[in-house]
Amino acid sequence: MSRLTVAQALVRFLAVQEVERDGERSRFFAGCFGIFGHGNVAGIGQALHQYRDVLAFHPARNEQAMVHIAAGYARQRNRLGTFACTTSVGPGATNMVTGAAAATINRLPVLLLPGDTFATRTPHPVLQMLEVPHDATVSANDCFRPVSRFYERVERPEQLIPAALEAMRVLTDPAETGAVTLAMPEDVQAEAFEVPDEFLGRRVWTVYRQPPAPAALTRAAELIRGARRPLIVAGGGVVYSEATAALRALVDASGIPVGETMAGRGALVSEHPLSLGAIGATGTSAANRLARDADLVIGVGTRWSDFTTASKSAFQDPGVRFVNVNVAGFDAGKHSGLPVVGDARVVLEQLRDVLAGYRVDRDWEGRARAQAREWADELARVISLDGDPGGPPTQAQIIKEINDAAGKTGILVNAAGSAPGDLHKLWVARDPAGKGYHVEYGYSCMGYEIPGGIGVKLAAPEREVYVLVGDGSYLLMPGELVTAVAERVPIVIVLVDNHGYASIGALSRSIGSSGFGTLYRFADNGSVPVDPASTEVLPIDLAANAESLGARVVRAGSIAELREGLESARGADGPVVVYVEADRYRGVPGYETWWDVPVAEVSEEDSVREAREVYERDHAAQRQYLRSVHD
Ligand SMILES: Cc1ncc(C[n+]2csc(CCOP(=O)(O)OP(=O)(O)O)c2C)c(N)n1
Ligand SMILES: [Mg+2]
Repeated sequence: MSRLTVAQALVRFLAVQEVERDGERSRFFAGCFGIFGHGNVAGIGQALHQYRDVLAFHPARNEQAMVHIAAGYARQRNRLGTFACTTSVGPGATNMVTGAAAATINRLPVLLLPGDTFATRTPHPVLQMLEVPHDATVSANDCFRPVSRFYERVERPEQLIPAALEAMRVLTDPAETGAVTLAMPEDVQAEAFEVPDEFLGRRVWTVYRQPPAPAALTRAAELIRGARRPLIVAGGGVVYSEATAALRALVDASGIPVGETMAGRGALVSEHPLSLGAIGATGTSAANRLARDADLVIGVGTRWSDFTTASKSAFQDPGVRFVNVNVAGFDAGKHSGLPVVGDARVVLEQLRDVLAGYRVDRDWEGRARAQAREWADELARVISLDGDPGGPPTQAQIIKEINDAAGKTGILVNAAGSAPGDLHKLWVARDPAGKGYHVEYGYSCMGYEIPGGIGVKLAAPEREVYVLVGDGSYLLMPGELVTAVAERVPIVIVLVDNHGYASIGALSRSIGSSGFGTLYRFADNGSVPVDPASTEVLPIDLAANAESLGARVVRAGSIAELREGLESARGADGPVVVYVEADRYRGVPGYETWWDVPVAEVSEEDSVREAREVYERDHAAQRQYLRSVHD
């Protein structure tokens, strides 16, 4: 027994948690990010200081961002590691809610330790406290409940022990993982209790590879053998489970083509002749054409988001059925699919065994190969198109340069704006482990890019990390540049300035509202007349902004200068920002797909009425996917 405060016991506990998969063991918490204030400076802050040699502390600049750092790290580590995040009471705590939602939606482990008000209630109401007159047990931290996979408020010292153990179980369970929140009342943090030695000793959490139910595997094989036009949709689960080689082996043996979700992009290298690339609303012509006609869709490690299914319009065969290979029963049950609940790698290996001797219909395979080649030609065309003469380059050209600079081992990080859709289609995936493409598109959270990139680099210091961030995302959360400077994290940030929201501008035009509210322009407040046709941009210098935060900045005025800038960033000892303007309107087209964004049913505007007509026509393609896998 040791007499320790709750915070001291927690820090000692976190420092000795280990995770193991396939016999490989490593530390689960790489350290703790935090911002101190009342509610954590004394309890947890004191403990982190006292035990700084066993659990490294890193100051962050924004609480939301530090959760993104933890999530980026966790994703790069295939969920086998993360950071803890500590905050003060009130605004510091609730600032983490968005980060928690992003982590949970992306199924990434992060441990959140928001400070909380007094368990004794004696000095209440305290600074920054949310008072709920009818319920004294509620605090601002209750906001974490819906966005956490496990939530507990530690109101007595002894409660730390079951809370911490349960937190670890959830964080290391691939089917349950996401944000875990232990709300820590500030008085309890500082309270001492007798802590059993076993609690403070090294503890290993083994991630077992769950095999599928034998009957489910048999039925899956039957469905595949009976299908004429099967298609695999590879999701993030393939990458997290380190199943990319197993996927490739199954594809080589069976000839079944593969489309990829955002999180699964790169699960099969782009040069593979059966790689159709991105699927769904941001998909390629190849994947979307094959999807339209597939009669059996084998989803592996996918949540089936609306971007993947093109809002349930991607799969049009009237008899289409789904096989859902997923470690989480929740996802495996979607689309009336056959739930094959298990680890992606184990299931893919077993499927290859039970399908020995099977080869997909020759015509279907031939079509897939021809479509993949046709897409490669279209890709080459799109990335070679110039912007307006004398104007800035296109985003497609910028992406190609980053892709070339990244090569086989560089990692691309992105999250929101027009880039995710362009990247999903255009990125040439070269890393056989599928770790070169990191686009957070579960929450598509503006501001994720820079902190997410820091997390990735901390997890993979030997690899080059390229963060592509739009001007809108940058303005939402530039502050973590300072963290990258302070921690000497050498990431390359390509800041693409198109003076506003190109993505939402295009979406707004498509629903008849002419880009309303999506350009950075002077407001017409009556004092200075504003010409609505003016193309004048606001006098903001984002490159100077990045410089002022301590980053090295390269201003690239052309594609050639961008290439030089990326080259010059190699080997830097801190973050380098390569600033480049991009053509706002020359976007990458969509390929035979749709996304359900409901348009006003009545309007005085012709443009909206026309858009509504188009919407109703497209909407007719939406399906419910109700066919049973047992008929
Ligand atoms: C936190 C957050 N707020 C709002 C949105 C909605 N949204 C998606 S993209 C976007 C604009 C992004 O602008 P920018 O980073 O400049 O990229 P661009 O669209 O210009 O490529 C907005 C407002 C979001 N995804 N996340
Ligand atoms: Mg922009």
